[in-house]
Amino acid sequence: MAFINNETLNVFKQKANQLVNRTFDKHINLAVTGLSRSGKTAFITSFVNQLVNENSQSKLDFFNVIHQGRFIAAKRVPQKSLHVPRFAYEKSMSAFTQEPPSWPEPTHGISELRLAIRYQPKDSLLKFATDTATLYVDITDYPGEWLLDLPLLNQTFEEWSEATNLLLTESVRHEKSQPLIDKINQLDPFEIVDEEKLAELATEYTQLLLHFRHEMGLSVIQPGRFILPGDLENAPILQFFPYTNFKSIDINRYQNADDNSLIGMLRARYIEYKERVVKAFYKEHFINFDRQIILADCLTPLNSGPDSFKDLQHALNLIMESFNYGKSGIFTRLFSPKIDKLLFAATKADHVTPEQHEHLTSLLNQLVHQSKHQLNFDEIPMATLAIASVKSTKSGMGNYQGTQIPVIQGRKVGDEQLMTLFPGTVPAKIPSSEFWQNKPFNYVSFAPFQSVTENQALPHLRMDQVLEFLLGDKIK
Ligand SMILES: Nc1nc2c(ncn2[C@@H]2O[C@H](COP(=O)(O)OP(=O)(O)OP(=O)(O)O)[C@@H](O)[C@H]2O)c(=O)[nH]1
Ligand SMILES: [Mg+2]
Repeated sequence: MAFINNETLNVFKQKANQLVNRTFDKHINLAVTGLSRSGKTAFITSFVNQLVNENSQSKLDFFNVIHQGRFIAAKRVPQKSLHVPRFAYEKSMSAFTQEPPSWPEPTHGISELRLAIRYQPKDSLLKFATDTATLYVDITDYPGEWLLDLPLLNQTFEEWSEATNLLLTESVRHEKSQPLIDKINQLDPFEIVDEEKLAELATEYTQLLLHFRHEMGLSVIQPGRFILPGDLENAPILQFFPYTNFKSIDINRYQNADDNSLIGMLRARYIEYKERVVKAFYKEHFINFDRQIILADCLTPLNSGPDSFKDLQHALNLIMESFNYGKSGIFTRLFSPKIDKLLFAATKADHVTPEQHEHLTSLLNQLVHQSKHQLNFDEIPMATLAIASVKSTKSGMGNYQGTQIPVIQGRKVGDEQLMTLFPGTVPAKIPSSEFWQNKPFNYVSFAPFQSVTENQALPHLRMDQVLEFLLGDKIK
């Protein structure tokens, strides 16, 4: 009979452990998106911060692995893709740790971060073989504007130009767009192109898009890369614009137009943009995502008014098309993505009093559901939550004309003064025209409430429910 001494047994156990560990380590690609300023940077920072500081006051009761005492630790580890910029976690955290704390700077383009989460598996068989397992989470932050480009893949330059012309001449965009449309319409589309003139008009079109987004709070921005060019800034591939006078040109002549003519060059760049920018994003990145969270700031458009809100609705419809890959022609043709869970989060919920959160969730749900009707969704489980990645207000009751009403208190961005207010009621459904008549909502942008140290967990609302939905089933 073979004799196994303790040392051999230990080596054997170690080897078995390594083997099983290797087998049971799991991996997930989690994508985070939302239109600009929707709260992506704050969200990822808080997501990571909650996990790496799990033992210091983080409140994650709804995250089962923690609730069941199986969570061991989480840490940041070097990211997988070396060609994608790193998500600047330290820089973002330093905004929250300074005195007084502030919000992180806006970011541009795509970035990545990898987290390793060690935990004790629940499964007894697995537990017998190994004490711990690791879940690697690759988190990608990318602009939601990039998803607004998907419909371009199904449109010719002519179709896109006509659709854009229609959008630009609609009431809300009309006034600002008219001067550029006038300039475009004066051009001879078949003359040999003056590249400098073309670049000038493309810049003007980009300025217009930036104005729509940042000054008017509109959401439908196409092409999405124009306002978030990343490393393509000033590249000719981003120098084109919709031709707004198709109705007055001979279509045969257009079809035969040379690439050196103005219209030919616009068309050639549009086609190149679809190939090298839009398709490339879907093929290089989107195809690898396992799970997606879409952040939506519904409160700013509610505050800005009906046009802005309607535009958010339209943008969400366009964004949803990227998840309609079951039967969609574009996707069957190009590739098959594998996203198996989709979470919609209404961000900045700490801007409203707690009893309004339910309304906020159901409002976002309606926005999403509306487009779900129009699309053929495969069975992707979806959920909707109202969250605050970094809770920046306190809630309580206040006295208003002798009655107790719910209020929030926070520090207004830009001045250090504390404000207490009832910001208004969030409609539980897509608001009707009456809703807009009495300026229903008073949105105040709040600064982070109090600074934390690097090793402290940030205050939040429902980040634990986010974690459970996105990771819970992978960490059993
Ligand atoms: N009160 C509150 N405000 C938030 C929260 N998250 C984000 N904000 C506000 O929203 C702004 C934008 O947040 P970011 O996280 O930078 O948004 P982003 O989507 O990364 O923005 P870009 O990088 O510019 O696309 C912040 O500067 C804050 O003013 C939150 O949880 N609570
Ligand atoms: Mg950002």
